[in-house]
Amino acid sequence: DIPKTQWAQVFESHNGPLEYKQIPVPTPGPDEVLVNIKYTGVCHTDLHAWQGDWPLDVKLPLVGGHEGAGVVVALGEMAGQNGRVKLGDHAGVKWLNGSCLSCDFCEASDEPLCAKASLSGYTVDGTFQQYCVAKAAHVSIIPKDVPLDAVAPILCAGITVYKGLKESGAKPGQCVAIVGAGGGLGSLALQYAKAMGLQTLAIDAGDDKRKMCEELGARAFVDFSKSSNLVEDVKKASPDGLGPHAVILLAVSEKPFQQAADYVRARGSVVCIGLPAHASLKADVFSTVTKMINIKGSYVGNRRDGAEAIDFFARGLINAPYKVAGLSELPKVFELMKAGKIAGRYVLDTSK
Ligand code: 8ID
Ligand code: ZN
Repeated sequence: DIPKTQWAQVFESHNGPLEYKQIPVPTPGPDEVLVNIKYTGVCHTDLHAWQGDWPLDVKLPLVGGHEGAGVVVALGEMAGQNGRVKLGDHAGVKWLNGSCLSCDFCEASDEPLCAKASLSGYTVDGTFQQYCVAKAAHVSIIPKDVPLDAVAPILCAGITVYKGLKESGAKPGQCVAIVGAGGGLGSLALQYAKAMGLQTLAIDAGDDKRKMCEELGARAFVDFSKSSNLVEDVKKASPDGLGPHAVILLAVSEKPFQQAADYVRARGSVVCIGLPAHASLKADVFSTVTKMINIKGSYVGNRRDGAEAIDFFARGLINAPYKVAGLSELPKVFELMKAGKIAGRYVLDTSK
C-alpha cells in the first residue's frame, strides 16, 4: 500500500535551505509510473540545480535527484499497455524523465535533444524523495538480481560516460584521457572504458583519487594540482607519447576545456560532458585544422544507451566505489562535493 505522505529533500530558492520534510506522494498521470525510490545517487548536476548556475530555469520549489533506483508501485491507465513496465518491476528514474516521442529528435532516438523533454530533479520533481513519477516509456528496467544501491549511479553517470565513450569514436586498444577521473562520472568512465577494451589515462587531483583511479585500471594518473606542464605530462603518459586518441571532459572547471585540444592526438576527439558554469571552449584554430581534431558535446544517452549501460553493469563489468548515506544527509554530501572531496559517488538511502 502506498502512503499519502513521504520524506523528501526540498528547496525553495537557489542556495536556500535544503528541507528534509514530509510531502504528499504524487499520483502518476496516464502515461506515467510511480516508482518507490530505494536509493538515489547524488550527481554534480544536482548541485548545479540547487545553486542555479546554468542558463536553464529550474522548477521551484524543487525535489532534486535523477539517479533513482526502486520498485514500480503504481501504473497510470495507459502506462502498462505495451507490457514493458509491470507492477513490482525494478526500475530506474533518469535525468530524462520524459520526452514527446514524436519530434524529429525523438523519432531518430535522440530523445535527449527533444525540445519538450522533462528533466528529473530540474524541470520536474526528482528522486530525492521516496516516491517519484516518470514517463513509463523512459524509465529503465533493472534486472531483479542487480542491487539497487550499486546500480543507482549508472542511471546518470554510467549512461552518460558510456554514451560519451561511444561518441568519442575510440577503438579497443586505444587510449582515452578521462578528465575529472576521480569524481562520480570519472570513476565510472574508467570502468566503462576498460570494459570496452580501451586504455585510460586519469586526470584529477589528490592521493585518494590517484589510488582509486589506479585501482579502477588507469594506466597513469596525472595530478593537475601538481603538474607544472599538464599538456606535456598527459602526452608523456600516453602509450606512445603522441597523446590520447580521445579526451572525455568531465571536470567542473573551465581550464581543462582549454587544454584538451593541445594534448589530444592528431585525428583525435575531444568530448565535452562536464558542465562548469559560465564556461567557454577554446582551441587553437591552426592546430585544430592541421591535427584534424574533432571537438564535440555529449549529453546523457537515449533509452537504448541506458539499457546497454545497465547491461554492462548487470554482467559484472562495472565496479566503481560508492558510499551510502541517508537521504537526510544530502546537505553534507553537497558540501563534500563542492569541496571536491568525494572520490567516486555518494548514494542516498531514502529510508534514512
Ligand atoms: O549529459 C551530460 N553531459 C552530463 C551528465 C551528468 C553530469 C553532465 N554532467 C556534468 C555535471 O553537471 C558536472 O558538471 O558532469 C560534471 C561532472 O559531474 P560529476 O562526476 O557528478 O562531478 P564530481 O563527482 O564532482 O566530479 C568532478 C571531478 O572533476 C575534477 C574534480 O576534482 C572532481 O573529481 N576536476 C575539477 I573540479 N577540475 C579539474 C581539472 N582541472 C578536475 N579534474 C581534472 N582537471
Ligand atoms: Zn547526473
